[in-house]
Amino acid sequence: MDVRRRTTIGLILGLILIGFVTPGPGAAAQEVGNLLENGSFEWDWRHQGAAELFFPDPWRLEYRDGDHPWCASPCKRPEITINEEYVADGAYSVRAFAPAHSRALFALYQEFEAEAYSQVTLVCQVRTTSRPEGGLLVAAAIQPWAGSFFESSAIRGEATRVRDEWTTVTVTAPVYGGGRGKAAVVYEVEWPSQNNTVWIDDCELTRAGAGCPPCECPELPSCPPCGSGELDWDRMRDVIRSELANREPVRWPR
Ligand SMILES: [Ca+2]
Repeated sequence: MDVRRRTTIGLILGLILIGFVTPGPGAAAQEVGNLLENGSFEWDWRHQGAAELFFPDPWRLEYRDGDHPWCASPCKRPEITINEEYVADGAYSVRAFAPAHSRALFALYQEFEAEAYSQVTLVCQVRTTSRPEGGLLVAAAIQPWAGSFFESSAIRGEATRVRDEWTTVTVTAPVYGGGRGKAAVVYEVEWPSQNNTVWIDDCELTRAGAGCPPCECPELPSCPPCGSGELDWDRMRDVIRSELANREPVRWPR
């Protein structure tokens, strides 16, 4: 091989190598890894069934009110709207607040798909205020089953209380139920107060670990035995739910 040909091959290999190791534009690289759609609340804003519920697709809302015992104070539906004053990323954030003199418990969430049994990490930026100071908690949460966030199987990360600055909330959790889960920012007002407000922005959900085959559950000591290769979903669900129910902090007010 002559020198010129070797040089040409070397240049081509070098360019390929540079192509592999040089990161692309920051925004594009982040989008590839984010399992959420519209995680920064930048588009598809619309009223979601009521004038005081204005937030973007594909985010959804779950909340408690009415006859639930915890809501004797009572609980009221949150009010949610677009915000441009406090923004952690892009041009918009979500502003959600509890009506005065009421408790509140809600989850702003969206469904996602991930590899079944894999671990995912949700990270969101939140900013909160409460005047006069109330018992306000905000946390990231994962529901591994795509069920309700008020089931004990929901996994909630460490909660932050009132912080008048952008604060990171995060949680890492497994995904069961055929690889469909829900990711949320949850907001809880423990006792009736005023001006309990949270701003939410820049949510990212990423894959954090490899999938666990159905017959291997290293973190679950009572994992059901494998039969003839068929997964007993009912038994698996019962075992995992009982395990998750005993973890802290996963308990919701009752
Ligand atoms: Ca944003």
